Amino acid sequence: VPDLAARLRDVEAGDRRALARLLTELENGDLGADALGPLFAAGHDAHLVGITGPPGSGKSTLVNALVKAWREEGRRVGVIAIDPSSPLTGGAIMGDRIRMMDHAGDPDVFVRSMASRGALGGLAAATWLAAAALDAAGYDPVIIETVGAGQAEVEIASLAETTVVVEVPEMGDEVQAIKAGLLEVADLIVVNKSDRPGADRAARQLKAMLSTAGGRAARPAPPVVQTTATSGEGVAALREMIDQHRAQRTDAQVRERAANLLRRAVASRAQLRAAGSDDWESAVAAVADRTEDPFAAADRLLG
Ligand SMILES: Nc1nc2c(ncn2[C@@H]2O[C@H](COP(=O)(O)OP(=O)(O)O)[C@@H](O)[C@H]2O)c(=O)[nH]1
Ligand SMILES: [Mg+2]
Repeated sequence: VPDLAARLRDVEAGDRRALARLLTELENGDLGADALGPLFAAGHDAHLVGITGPPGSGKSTLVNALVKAWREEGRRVGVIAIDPSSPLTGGAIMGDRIRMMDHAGDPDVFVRSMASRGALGGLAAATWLAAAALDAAGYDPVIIETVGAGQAEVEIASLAETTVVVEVPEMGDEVQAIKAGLLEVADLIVVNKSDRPGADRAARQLKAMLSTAGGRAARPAPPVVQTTATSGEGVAALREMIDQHRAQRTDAQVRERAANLLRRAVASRAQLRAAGSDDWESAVAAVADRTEDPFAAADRLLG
């Protein structure tokens, strides 16, 4: 098992190769869930920003432009790009890398791709750990780009403090379907590709829908921002709104985020303890032949 304390010292000193190694170890589960406390203790409370939306909506191009905007503010930026494909097909990962190439060689930008490998929700299982590692390395904000498809949006919203949903002018009739999910997860909505016809109309349509959705929603309608990621138009304004969203966070939001982290840690600890138990195989057998229900078996393993 690699020495996390030594690895963290190198990471905090700005060693990019050590950070890359740490991310690989976290992804592969090499460090063991019982050794991860120091990773979070080393964090600096970086702003975690989720960027989600359908494939091809311009998320990676927008992230590239946002990184530029944050660099102009003197911020060091970490990016985790989640790819839904298997590690074998890897095509989109290459695409993401190319679209973020503007910042290759900038020591204050760190971009990492992760394959979700079909994990539930479209986030890689180790995404929250990778985000903690980039935080420990002093990157702030840490951006997580993920493909938005139902559950993935909910998942990223429970991890990120600011969730940006990227749509395109051509969403048309999908708008109604998008609406429910949007209201649930989006802190900001972007109509990207606003150089295309119909963009203003699409943005107006979205705003109108969100404002009439009211009542049922537990929070105010998210603002709608138009961008053209390829030219950078609207990106500085978006960057400012993202920063503002963090600056205006409430105690309740801080607690909600803490609860989400705690939930993940409890789940990961419980899983480790249960799966490491000598009784694991017998519990599996008991659940398989229905002599024990899964909750009773879980109680026994964790008790
Ligand atoms: N016209 C136009 N094309 C864009 C814009 N943003 C991204 N694209 C293009 O849309 C395609 C998909 O972009 P990408 O960033 O890979 O989308 P992702 O799958 O959401 O990450 C690429 O060919 C981009 O060049 C934009 O604002 N306007
Ligand atoms: Mg992408």
